[in-house]
Amino acid sequence: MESERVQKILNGDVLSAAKLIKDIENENPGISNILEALRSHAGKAFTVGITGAAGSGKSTLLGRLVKYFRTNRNMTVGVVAVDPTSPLTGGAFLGDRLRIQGEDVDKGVFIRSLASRGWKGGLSRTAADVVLVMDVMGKDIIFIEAIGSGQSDVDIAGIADTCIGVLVPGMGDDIQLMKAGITEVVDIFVVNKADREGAGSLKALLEAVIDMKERSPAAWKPPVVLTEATTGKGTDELGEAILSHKDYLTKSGELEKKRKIRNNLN
Ligand SMILES: Nc1nc2c(ncn2[C@@H]2O[C@H](COP(=O)(O)OP(=O)(O)OP(=O)(O)O)[C@@H](O)[C@H]2O)c(=O)[nH]1
Ligand SMILES: [Mg+2]
Repeated sequence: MESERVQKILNGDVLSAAKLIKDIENENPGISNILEALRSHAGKAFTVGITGAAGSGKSTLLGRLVKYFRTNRNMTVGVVAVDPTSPLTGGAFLGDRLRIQGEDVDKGVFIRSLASRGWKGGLSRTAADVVLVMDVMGKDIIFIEAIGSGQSDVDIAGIADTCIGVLVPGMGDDIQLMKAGITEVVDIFVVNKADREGAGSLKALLEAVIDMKERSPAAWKPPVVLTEATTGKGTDELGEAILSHKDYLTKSGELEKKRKIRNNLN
């Protein structure tokens, strides 16, 4: 019975995966054997965390990125939207939007939203298990959307190979930014809503903050990408930045290190 469930998920069966994810969300203790069995098949997917203030455009941006990786890169995609308050504005919303954007249900995309309210185990635990499910289903790249609130930034960094921080002009993000944390965990900065005033100066400020950090010439230096998620402007550049970071992680051996840390988290 258990091995049957495991096999179905390994075959990419959406219904079995959805059921297991529901059990993960409900913290059903009966599934620990299944997760254990799946773990030995994990580690093929590349994972990308997207954090930023509420309303900064994370979901809209994700819609664009999903299309980029499906269409331009022919990769299969998983999306985990972590919504601390309303389960309605997460993945379901994003799924609708993707469909509105002109595609019928695409079998290469698997989207789940998680309501994090009440989790005992916390974001990292639950999201990591859901990412595991999508990984063994065979998704090439998995995105995790979460509102950036200090703690969850750090949580996301524990799960994601690449961490994207989304900022927008005129939201006081520049002040937030000065608080140490963010530049430590973010690999790629996005200034979204670049159609608004102040995008250029926020980008310049970010670049100055990034330059303040001492790093060896071989180390990764976070790029700052301007995007307009509503029109799609900047999506290709962001997609390419993600793939450059993936390349960097692979060649430097850091990807392997991150994987070890993630496995310990599990
Ligand atoms: N002007 C402008 N509006 C944008 C842009 N990107 C997103 N928006 C709008 O910003 C609002 C919030 O977008 P979402 O994608 O839902 O933002 P989010 O960060 O996912 O929000 P939460 O999940 O609630 O934290 C929507 O009305 C979008 O249409 C942009 O580039 N320019
Ligand atoms: Mg959202």
